[in-house]
Amino acid sequence: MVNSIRTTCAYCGVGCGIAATPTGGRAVTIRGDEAHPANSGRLCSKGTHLGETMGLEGRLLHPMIGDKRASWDKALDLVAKRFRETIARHGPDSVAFYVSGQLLTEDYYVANKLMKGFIGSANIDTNSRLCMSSAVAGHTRAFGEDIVPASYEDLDEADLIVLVGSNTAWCHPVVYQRIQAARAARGTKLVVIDPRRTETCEGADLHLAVRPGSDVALMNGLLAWMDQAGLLDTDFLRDRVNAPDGFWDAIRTGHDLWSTAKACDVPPAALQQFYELFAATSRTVTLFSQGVNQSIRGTDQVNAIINVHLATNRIGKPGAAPFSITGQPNAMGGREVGGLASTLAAHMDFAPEHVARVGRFWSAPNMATKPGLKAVDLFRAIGEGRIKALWVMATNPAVSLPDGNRVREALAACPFVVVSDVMATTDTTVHAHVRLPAAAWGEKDGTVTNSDRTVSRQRALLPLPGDAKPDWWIVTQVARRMGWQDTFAYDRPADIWREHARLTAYRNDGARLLNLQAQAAISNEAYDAMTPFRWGGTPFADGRFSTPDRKARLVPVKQMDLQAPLREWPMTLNTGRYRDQWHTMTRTGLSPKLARHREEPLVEVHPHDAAALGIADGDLARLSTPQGESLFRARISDGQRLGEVFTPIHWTDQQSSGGRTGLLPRPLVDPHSGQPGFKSTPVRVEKVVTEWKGFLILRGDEPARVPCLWMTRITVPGGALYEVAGNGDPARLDTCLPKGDRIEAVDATRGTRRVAMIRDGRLAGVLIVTRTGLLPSREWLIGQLAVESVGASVLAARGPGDQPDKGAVVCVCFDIGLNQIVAAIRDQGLVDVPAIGQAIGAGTNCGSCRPALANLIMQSSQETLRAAQ
Ligand SMILES: Nc1nc2c(c(=O)[nH]1)N[C@H]1C(S)=C(S)[C@@H](COP(=O)(O)OP(=O)(O)OC[C@H]3O[C@@H](n4cnc5c(=O)[nH]c(N)nc54)[C@H](O)[C@@H]3O)O[C@H]1N2
Ligand SMILES: Nc1nc2c(c(=O)[nH]1)N[C@H]1C(S)=C(S)[C@@H](COP(=O)(O)OP(=O)(O)OC[C@H]3O[C@@H](n4cnc5c(=O)[nH]c(N)nc54)[C@H](O)[C@@H]3O)O[C@H]1N2
Ligand code: SF4
Ligand SMILES: [Mo]
Repeated sequence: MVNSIRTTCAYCGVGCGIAATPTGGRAVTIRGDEAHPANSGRLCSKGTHLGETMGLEGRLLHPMIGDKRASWDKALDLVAKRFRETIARHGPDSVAFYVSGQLLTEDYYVANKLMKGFIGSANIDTNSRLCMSSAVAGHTRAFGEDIVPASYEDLDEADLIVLVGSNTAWCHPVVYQRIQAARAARGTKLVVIDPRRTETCEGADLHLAVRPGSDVALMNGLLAWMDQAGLLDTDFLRDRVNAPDGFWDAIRTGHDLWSTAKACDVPPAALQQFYELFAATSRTVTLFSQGVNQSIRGTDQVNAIINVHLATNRIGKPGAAPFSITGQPNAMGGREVGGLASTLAAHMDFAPEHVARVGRFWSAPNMATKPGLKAVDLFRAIGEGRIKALWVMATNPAVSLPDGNRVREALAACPFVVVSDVMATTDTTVHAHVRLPAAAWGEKDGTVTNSDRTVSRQRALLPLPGDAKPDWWIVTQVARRMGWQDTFAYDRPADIWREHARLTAYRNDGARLLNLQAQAAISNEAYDAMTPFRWGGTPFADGRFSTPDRKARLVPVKQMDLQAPLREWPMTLNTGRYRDQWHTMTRTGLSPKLARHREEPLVEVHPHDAAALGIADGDLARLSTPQGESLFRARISDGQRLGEVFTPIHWTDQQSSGGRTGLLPRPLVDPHSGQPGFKSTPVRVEKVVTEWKGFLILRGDEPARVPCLWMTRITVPGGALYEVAGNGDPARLDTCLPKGDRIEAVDATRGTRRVAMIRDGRLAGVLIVTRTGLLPSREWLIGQLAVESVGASVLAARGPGDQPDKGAVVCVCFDIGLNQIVAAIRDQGLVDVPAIGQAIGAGTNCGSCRPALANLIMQSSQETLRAAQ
């Protein structure tokens, strides 16, 4: 590829390779890197549309002290001084860093070194605490080290893939495509275990819609089944695995098929089908993510899965592994450098010999000797005034931590808050005393490690804008100003990489599988030219684990009693992700295309619950928990279990007046890992009545404050679209309209008002609200933003129904909406996904929408069947 630069995707832990070509200005062409082992050229919808997010809208381009622009010198001096003073007065544990799996390994390494070796506290935790800390704890309990004993090739070679608590089709789409390819190539069976029927279930051989939080029962039942069928590997268990006393007695009691089916609330016949499939298939990969980890029993759930793999010896061989898939692009790299408050660098922990070893290696004056506060406790300590200076890097805790309103109160009360971010205004940066402009994806250089331990380079494609600097530079500058000039005197990421590699090998007598000795002396040129490589080989292939006696451990885990519904909060809230948005939307929110898949934050409700609550599709609904309340747009979905609702995690104050999921969950955590139980919160759902609804389209990217009950904003080509709803006189929304020549049309019988503002012949803004009428096509009006000269007819030309809306965009690559696909299936008699592709193109580029297309085909054939009956 001429002039293309090989790098790694900004988003998920699949870690797809990208071949990017800068084409002038901030423009970059994005293609999948065929040579990258994680994706062989494939990219999902988010990766494909990275080029749309490279602009400088909303970027933080200069250090800011309060609202004033400052020089780097001034800002860095202030940060160093305030941290030094706070430590001098209140001790090292009065300060904290809260960092992220979106930092590069080199950034992460220096932040961790500064806090744990030099400041002398382990109060550095990361958003990975919210993400896979239960997997870390589970691995460590079972294997003696945090090792993910799987690779993507295992998916190619498996005969059965079990997805537990993972919406792979949306969250790890390229892995999902790989699974589909294995199904096509070797008939691999697919089982999905998830309370919701997600698009991941499309085409699965079996979906078990389990009761939330019942995964231990499910896995213990499976272990009991395998035991009873005589299918355990007794030699392996005898030679390579330790089971504590009473382990097997506990498994052999109360885990029969019927009790298990009852505990999991699934039909016994379906459960039996799963168990039989598992029994018959030794090449099994059990891939799991947040449905397992994000629970107050997450670590036990992880070990329940690993127990089954150990007892059946489905580990350390091709196509057989428990596979905890990581979420963020460098979640795994963070684990390698010990970014969690409970770990030390290079897969070591706070055992005295580890502390001494790392201390010697770093020549550290103030080694932390005990674990620091984990994320939820850390923010509680901030709220209680025990932590007085906080530095947040590459994460948005005001949105992503549980009990978000308390988190905001804590941030507001903290005497000194520093935030390094790429965006000027986020729900977290609004609380910062100092904001530091970080280099963004496409500007920074370093390494990341993906879900299967493959290390890849991220490379700069564009020059640094404004005063932005890479995170490693910012951290080391502060460290130097705190008095540690020599130990933080790195000139480039490669210097840090070599030191990290040396530490992984330092006095590593084979006790730790993580050993990057071969990287310890690479040249700067070799670092620049680095091609992806996986460390650790096939872990545990020799049956030797990282425990002192080299044996793995079965961990006794018991299904906890599940809470009965509470009178005041009778339903259960499950939370998670949308296909085309990433976390708090600071990057994906910039892309007009990605915005169209789900334009608003929805609460998905089972039809029977909706009927009982008097909620119709499209109504507004209020969700309340003891922690707070927020509004969502209701979507009736029979993919939900009765009594359970689902909301997305993405929306923030920057995009909407409601839709804030993070303030709802309880700050309850798993006792081993400290990971919050995001997936299961008692909640009350109520219908909210509004007198009018409508939308507003504004040219430009300056966000407007819209004074009404419900407002959500998405980026569209040339401007923004706001969906609005509320009560009282909607005329107050006129304040949001820009200046210009005003045209207005009123239909008093339906209570419809249309106002357009025209400036220099171009549409500057349009507001349409109605009490009882229909709303015209947003699509057509958005298109008018691009028209050179619009006339007064802009309001009159298109009435309701003139232009059938294409519906929510399913295929973002070709901008094809739900209604268009349904029409094509119906009118052209399309029977499968390739036929849709041939007819209208949908699904033929990135492939992220193929599960949705399959679902539409299925629905249409069911309707045809019903019609024929
Ligand atoms: N599009 C997109 N992709 C992403 C991200 C993103 O923001 N957007 N974020 C990335 C990150 S950081 C992460 S961590 C991953 C997360 O990836 P996933 O874990 O796949 O995503 P989630 O939607 O959080 O949750 C997965 C599923 O767990 C199910 N679940 C809930 N409770 C239970 C339970 O008790 N048992 C079982 N078995 N299942 C349950 C939910 O219904 C949900 O469908 O995605 C990564 N990829
Ligand atoms: N209810 C509920 N809550 C959840 C979850 C859930 O399933 N349910 N999932 C949890 C999980 S798994 C995760 S991983 C978290 C994610 O939650 P967060 O980490 O809070 O989400 P992001 O939006 O990714 O935040 C990243 C921030 O870093 C900035 N940024 C991007 N690149 C850089 C960079 O290179 N340097 C710096 N300094 N800043 C940068 C972005 O602009 C953004 O503000 O959410 C957690 N919260
Ligand atoms: S699956 Fe999609 S989001 Fe994840 S790394 Fe690949 S292209 Fe990026
Ligand atoms: Mo995550």
